[in-house]
Amino acid sequence: MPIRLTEGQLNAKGLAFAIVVGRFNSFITERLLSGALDALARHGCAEEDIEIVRVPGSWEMPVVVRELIQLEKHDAIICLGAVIRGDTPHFDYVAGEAAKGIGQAAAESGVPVAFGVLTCNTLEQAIDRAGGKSGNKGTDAAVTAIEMADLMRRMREGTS
Ligand code: INI
Repeated sequence: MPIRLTEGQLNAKGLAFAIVVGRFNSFITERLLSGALDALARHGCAEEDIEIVRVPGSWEMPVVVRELIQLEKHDAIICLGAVIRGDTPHFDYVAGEAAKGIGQAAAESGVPVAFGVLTCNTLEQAIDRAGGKSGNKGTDAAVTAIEMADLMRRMREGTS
């Protein structure tokens, strides 16, 4: 018997995406959003298949992701935020709850949710990852969301 391979393709045509973007550290998150929108367009996603939902900060993302999943309008969700360490333990609470809550929502629902939330020790690290020398993590999250949405569709339909 031949080995059966199932993997998603980077073709966003006909797929719908929600992008949840944090306003906190918007100087960074708007760059992540530009990268994500660019990736979706380059891979064939139509503008009418993209919904942007703005939230105050990364802490608010899990509840919004759960609501979007319940609406059943999107093939994948892309979370874009920037949590930057300060002088207090606040960073750990916000970053930890965002990661855990977003991950749980995806695992429990079966809807792919890409984690494009930067968790950085310095502003410089965030700049590097938002279109700087370390690439654009918003672009990367969108590309992952496209592949995962297509993979889930193939698995559901039994096509490889
Ligand atoms: N939210 C972020 O997205 N990034 C941060 O770095 C951040 N810091 O440092 O405080 C942050 N805080 C706000 C938080 O997400 C909530 O909006 C706020 O606590 C109200 O619930």
